Amino acid sequence: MGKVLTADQVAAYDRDGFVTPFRAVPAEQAAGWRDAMERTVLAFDREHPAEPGRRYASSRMKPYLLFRWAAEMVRCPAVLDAVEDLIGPDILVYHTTLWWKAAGSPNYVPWHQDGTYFGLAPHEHVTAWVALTPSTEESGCVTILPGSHRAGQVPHADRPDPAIMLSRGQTLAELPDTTGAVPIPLQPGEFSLHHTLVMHSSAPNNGTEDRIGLGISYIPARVRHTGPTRLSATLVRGANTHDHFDLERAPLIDMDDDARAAHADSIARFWRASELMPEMSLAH
Ligand SMILES: O=C(O)CCC(=O)C(=O)O
Repeated sequence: MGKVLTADQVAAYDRDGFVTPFRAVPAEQAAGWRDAMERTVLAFDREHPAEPGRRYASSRMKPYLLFRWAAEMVRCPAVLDAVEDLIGPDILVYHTTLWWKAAGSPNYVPWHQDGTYFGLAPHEHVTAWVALTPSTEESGCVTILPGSHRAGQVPHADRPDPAIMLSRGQTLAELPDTTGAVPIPLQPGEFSLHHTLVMHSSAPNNGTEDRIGLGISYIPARVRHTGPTRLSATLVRGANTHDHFDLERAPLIDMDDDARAAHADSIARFWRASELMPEMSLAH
């Protein structure tokens, strides 16, 4: 018997490659995370303006190493209970991306599989997408092609387009038939879970409110990085049974020197790893 998911929900995840929606925290707590997120991320970004095409330690990547609100989010007990039902009790955070799609923004995420860019084996990683604002069809919520994870890893290619939110515009080399695609709307404080190989995308934000969520990549401790670089990850539940990663520490103070150093080190390792693995060279 699982902690949160019913046997039917676990079977649906195995069959469809996703399961949704679940509640992580009450809407008021999500609003608090959102306020803290906007304050801290904007402050950090003022100091580190994005330079298109340059790989740097962006606050959109692994924000849980910089900011306490994100450190709390990746350790949210309700999310971990659900993840544990899918991958077992020894859980690490391998990566996270803050997906902030401004109101009216043409930005979108093309069809892709997360597994392509992470260099992990076996393919057991699960992404929890935790909503900080309403995420609706109008505002460009994540859309999933059910069962597409069963195709295994398929080839991806660069598609240079400044509106694409993935760093190099990476997308499936051959677009799938998306007839059966399912939008995954969420309210603040809710989350969905999707498999690392399930094909998914998101459309531009045609709404009047920003659409913001944190995509947290959880792996069981038995999963390893297949390249030669020693990467870091955060143990959030159970034990680091296989020692495949150096363990990261949570920030004690937002953006202090220790947090910045840990974040910069982790992102630098990730970029180094991506230079050495063809499929990761397109990493998001
Ligand atoms: O938030 C989005 O629009 C895309 C999310 C995504 O691709 C992911 O979480 O893997």
